[in-house]
Amino acid sequence: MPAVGSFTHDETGYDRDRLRQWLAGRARAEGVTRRRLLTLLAATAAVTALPTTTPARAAGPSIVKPLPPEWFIQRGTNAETRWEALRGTGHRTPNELFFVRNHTATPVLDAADWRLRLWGDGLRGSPGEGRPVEFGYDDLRALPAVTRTAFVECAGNGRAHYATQQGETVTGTPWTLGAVGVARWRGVLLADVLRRAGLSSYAVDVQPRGLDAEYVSGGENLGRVRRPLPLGKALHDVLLAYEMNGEPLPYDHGHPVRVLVPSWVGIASIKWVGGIEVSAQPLFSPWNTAFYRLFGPAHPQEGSAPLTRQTIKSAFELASGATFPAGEGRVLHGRSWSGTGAIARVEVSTDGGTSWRPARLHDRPRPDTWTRWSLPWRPDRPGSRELLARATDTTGRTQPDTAVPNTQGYLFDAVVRHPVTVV
Ligand SMILES: Nc1nc2c(c(=O)[nH]1)N[C@H]1C(S)=C(S)[C@@H](COP(=O)(O)O)O[C@H]1N2
Ligand SMILES: [Mo]
Repeated sequence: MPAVGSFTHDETGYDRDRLRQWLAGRARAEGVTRRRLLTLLAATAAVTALPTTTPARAAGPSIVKPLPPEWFIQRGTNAETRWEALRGTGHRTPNELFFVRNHTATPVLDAADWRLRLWGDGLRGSPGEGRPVEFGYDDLRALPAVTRTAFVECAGNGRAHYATQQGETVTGTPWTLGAVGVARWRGVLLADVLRRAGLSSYAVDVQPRGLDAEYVSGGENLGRVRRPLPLGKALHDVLLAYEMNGEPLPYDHGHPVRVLVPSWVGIASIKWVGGIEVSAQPLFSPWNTAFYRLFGPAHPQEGSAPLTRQTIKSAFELASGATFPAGEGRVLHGRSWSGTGAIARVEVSTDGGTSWRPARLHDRPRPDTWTRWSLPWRPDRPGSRELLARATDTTGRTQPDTAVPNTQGYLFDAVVRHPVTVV
């Protein structure tokens, strides 16, 4: 079990202030390691006007928090949580272990300067021109607070298994199963903020956008990361979250405020939210047209409807290729979750899918979060094995043997074959 380090907020805050002084020519870089400075430079590139001659600008990590290799697999601008690092951590993912999916880089923002601007023809105001409304961090803090335990999971979580298990070629970050985490989020209901902003009865869509840098893909600038959300969902259970597991939202997870859309694909939960367009017409962005739809032979020409709920998955709290001594009794641990309902049951196979046994559930199954489970196992003789876990949710949805492929490798839901070695 990994020792989970203490929260780095204060240290990062200190470094950020140092960086600002340094950029303003008011401090020298001594006292801040070069590596730290590069991290911060990359992280602040979006919000700080740096001279283009600054050599550190192009390079450097896009994530602020430490990414020890025993906890994370680095994938470009992103970091995947290692499932073996979750063993013994409790129901929620510690903030330090939570995966990070960044289109560009974490901007280091100050809650004191932060503003949320709402605008659009879905707000009451003079006809045709919605009156913009602004909220500061303290305004949000003064509204009634709500808490909710929910996963954030990338739509592409499990994508690598389209290739490794099904021989399909798909595009995108080759996540295994670690692009998911569960946290207890605290914030305000988006519904409260929308009502206070003067929501009109004509509004149909809201579109939150991030304060991180504009996203350039294939030489095209797609603008700020943003994705429309239908009003029905926005008013139902969406949070503007400012706390994660009892701590101020960490920089990498959207500090000071992010959107949290329970049970939906991760892209809906816009980090570093700075603006929300409220519209009387349906809205479109690359994130609900070109991305986050299903394309391919099994899907309509123009793609499926924009993705909403996550699918169903299971994972073992084990490294790929973990070893087990023959003849010794062990307990296998894992977690299952679904975007469509609570987990009703989990079956595990230790013989490559020939026979299945019911796992013992350790949490009262609830929607929007995962359920931990375990199963005793005494491997008999040495050799390679595949461990399989198959969950069923309260709507009757069960993980299939094969996932229906799509070109961008979203919503992998098939039972994953987890290789282990008995020695
Ligand atoms: N502003 C902004 N919001 C964002 C993203 C981003 O790059 N920029 N990535 C999205 C995606 S694709 C996912 S899966 C989740 C990941 O949240 P996390 O990094 O807190 O785990 O954030 C979403 N919100
Ligand atoms: Mo994502």
